[in-house]
Amino acid sequence: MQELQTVIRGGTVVTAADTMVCDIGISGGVITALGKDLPRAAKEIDAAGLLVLPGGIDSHCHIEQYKKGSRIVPADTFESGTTSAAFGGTTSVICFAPHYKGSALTPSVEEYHRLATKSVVDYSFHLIVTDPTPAVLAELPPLIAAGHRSIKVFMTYEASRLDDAQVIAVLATARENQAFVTVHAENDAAIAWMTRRLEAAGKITAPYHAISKPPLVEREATHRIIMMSELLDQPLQVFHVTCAEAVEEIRRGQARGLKVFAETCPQYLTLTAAALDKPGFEGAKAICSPALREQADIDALWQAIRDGVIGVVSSDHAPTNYGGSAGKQAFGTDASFSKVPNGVPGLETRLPLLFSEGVVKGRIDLQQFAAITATNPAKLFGLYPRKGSIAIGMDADIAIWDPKATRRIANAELHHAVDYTPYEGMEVTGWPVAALVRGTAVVQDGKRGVDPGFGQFLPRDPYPLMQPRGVFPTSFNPFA
Ligand code: DUC
Ligand code: ZN
Ligand code: ZN
Repeated sequence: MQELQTVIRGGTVVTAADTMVCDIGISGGVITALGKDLPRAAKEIDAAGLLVLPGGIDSHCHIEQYKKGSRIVPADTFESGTTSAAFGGTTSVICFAPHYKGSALTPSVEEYHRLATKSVVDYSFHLIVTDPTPAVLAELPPLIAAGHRSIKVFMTYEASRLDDAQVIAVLATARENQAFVTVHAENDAAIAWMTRRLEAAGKITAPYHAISKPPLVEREATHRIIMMSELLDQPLQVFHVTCAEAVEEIRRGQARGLKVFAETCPQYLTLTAAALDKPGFEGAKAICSPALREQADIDALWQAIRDGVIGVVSSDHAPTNYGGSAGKQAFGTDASFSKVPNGVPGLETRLPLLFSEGVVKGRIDLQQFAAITATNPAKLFGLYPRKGSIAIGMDADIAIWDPKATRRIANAELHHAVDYTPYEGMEVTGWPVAALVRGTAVVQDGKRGVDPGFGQFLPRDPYPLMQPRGVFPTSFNPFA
């Protein structure tokens, strides 16, 4: 047997398929042995009584994503964001290269490669396309070929929204160049109209954020993008599904064989719209889009996870401070909900919340937990079989968990640079005690074990789940 550099000894190893008590041998950053009583290695990690899981893959997080011309500035850098990811058991992130209307996309991608050189965990990028002019669409083939294998489109937000013709143009370009597509699906005009009416009536506090964008605007846009995906035979993932209505649309698309995938996030599984209804401006902490819903939606999301309709739970980490002049209060504490930047931080709390609310409360089992946090995102975004599970030949990306640790979430103990967490005071059971990326302990004994820059870019080649089916709704193949 090849000499082992590290052995994780005696843990309960969990994958999306199995649970087994065994040792994991690591050499050259890769898992090279699984078995009982492996020979001693230079570095020994005692995992007796602990769970050993695939390192989390967070396939939707906003890190250092600047909004051009805006006073809103993200609190996290790649260093702080990915450090907090690692402390929460996440070993790879897929974040975004933003795109600004009227600009080329390639310089932004280059800039994000520069910024991400401070990453602590491995990373990849979704390409945001907000302005699909012929020139911008022509930039996509070389960017995709360089390993940026997924594109994000928005159906809402003034600065980023595409109309249907533009969405179709992006879907077509993705199909022609073997890229996957992700989408923020909400009906923009309906939200804008509701917002104007609410504001005219003086209804501007945080709870009206949820009223301005009810489930039906998500359902409609989800239905519409699924129609476009079906028309072009282009696989896609609907980001941050929040409600029973959107789940129903996705379930129906999947039932007729479409490659329509879905993601939700811990905030939609643990918080309701009641979190918006707080004294003073506090409710702004829970403003995210799509909006928080009701308990019945939370129940529907867990059911969709159990059924496999929702296959991925990401954080949608949006690191906007609550205080100061560049965050939630940038337009003052009397500002309308529509002026408050969207999103909640969550890179570090994603896995503990899911473990506690999901596994410990019996809503999902350990295999489903490994699947939705690591294996499925790895497969859906082309990181598998390098990442996403624990098997010989894979990168030794591993999270070691104390499944019995109980902790009250406190922002002061998190490692992001954001000044709040929407989960303050929530008690959870289960917390990661170590995280290894390519066999190196990036977090162990409560400390970061690597310098910024340890993380590597993960270029992604074409992979099975992104391939079109070759089935069109008519006898005409528009790509022939
Ligand atoms: N909504 C988004 O679309 N992005 C970031 C966070 C959020 O709430
Ligand atoms: Zn979004
Ligand atoms: Zn997002």
